[in-house]
Amino acid sequence: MDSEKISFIQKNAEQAIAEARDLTALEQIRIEFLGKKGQLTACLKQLGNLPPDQRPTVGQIINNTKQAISAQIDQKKALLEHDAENERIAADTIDVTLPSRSRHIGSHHPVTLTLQRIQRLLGSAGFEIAEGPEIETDHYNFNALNIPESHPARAMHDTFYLEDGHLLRTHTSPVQIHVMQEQTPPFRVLAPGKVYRCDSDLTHTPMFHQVEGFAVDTEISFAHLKGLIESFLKAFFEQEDLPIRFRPSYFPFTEPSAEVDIGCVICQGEGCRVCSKTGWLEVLGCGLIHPNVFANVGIDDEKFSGYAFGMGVQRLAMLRYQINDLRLFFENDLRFLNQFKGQIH
Ligand code: 2NL
Repeated sequence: MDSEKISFIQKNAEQAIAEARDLTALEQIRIEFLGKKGQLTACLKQLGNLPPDQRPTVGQIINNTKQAISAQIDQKKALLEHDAENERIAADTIDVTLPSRSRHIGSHHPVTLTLQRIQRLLGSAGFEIAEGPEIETDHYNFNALNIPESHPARAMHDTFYLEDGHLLRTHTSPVQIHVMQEQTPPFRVLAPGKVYRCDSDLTHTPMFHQVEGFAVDTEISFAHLKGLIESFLKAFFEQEDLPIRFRPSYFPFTEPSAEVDIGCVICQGEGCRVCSKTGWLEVLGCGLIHPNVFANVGIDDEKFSGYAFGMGVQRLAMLRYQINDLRLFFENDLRFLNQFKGQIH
């Protein structure tokens, strides 16, 4: 063991350090040359074999070499760490010019779109929106509306009764009774909302949406009702020459009463399955508010008169969007719902 051997070890170490490609390789080199079982440690252990007068000098050389190699390893280590950091940064780079991942954008339900459309059109005609509870009493849902005990709509099979004697409203008319009782005319009010009937088949669902409207003022006549309904339907179906007819009908809460038909929007009056070959579609019911209803809410029918109307939202939605099956409204099939993407009322 002499200085030549030590400088040979040093050269090997320097070469290995220069060739090290990563931190693991470098650590191997440190162990190989400087570790407990490393080459230079072995040299130190052999110092004892030398003549005593040479030991300090050679020992000094070995220590200097260890320090030199250690310094070189540290230097290389810093270099490799820097490279590794750069590689990480390069791999992490975000390309801000890439298009973003597509988001699932929802759509409004056709019942919502139709409800909003009705509210917008009648809202612009001066109607204000009123809401009320879905759980009601016999009085507000029936009695006040001149629906006698014996009326078929009262039968258990039509109305959901709760155990405590309350019921789920079968129409939104109770909202209007509340308004008429609590405020003083004139009124122009729209009552949209969910209603419930114990009925379920291809053309009926136990819950459905309805919009009712009413106006009370001095000197309201059937002509006002007719004018309003005609302009509303023409605007709703976007057809200025839409055929419209009023047929005499019966509701307990209006007198006279009428049902309103429009020319079939599917076959333009030719006759098809949707209009049962009649060329006409029934779209709403209406009439002048019955004197008994006014009496029940304490409005003087000598001074005031009023009209009222009601329509089914699902029905209007089916006609506007040509939806041929009621079940589509409740299944939430995305293939159906996605067709209304981007639609507004
Ligand atoms: C229909 C027919 C109608 C009314 C609703 C009403 C409400 C009050 C007083 C008088 Cl508080 N009338 N509502 C009047 C006529 C017809 O609905 O076919 N609905 C789906």
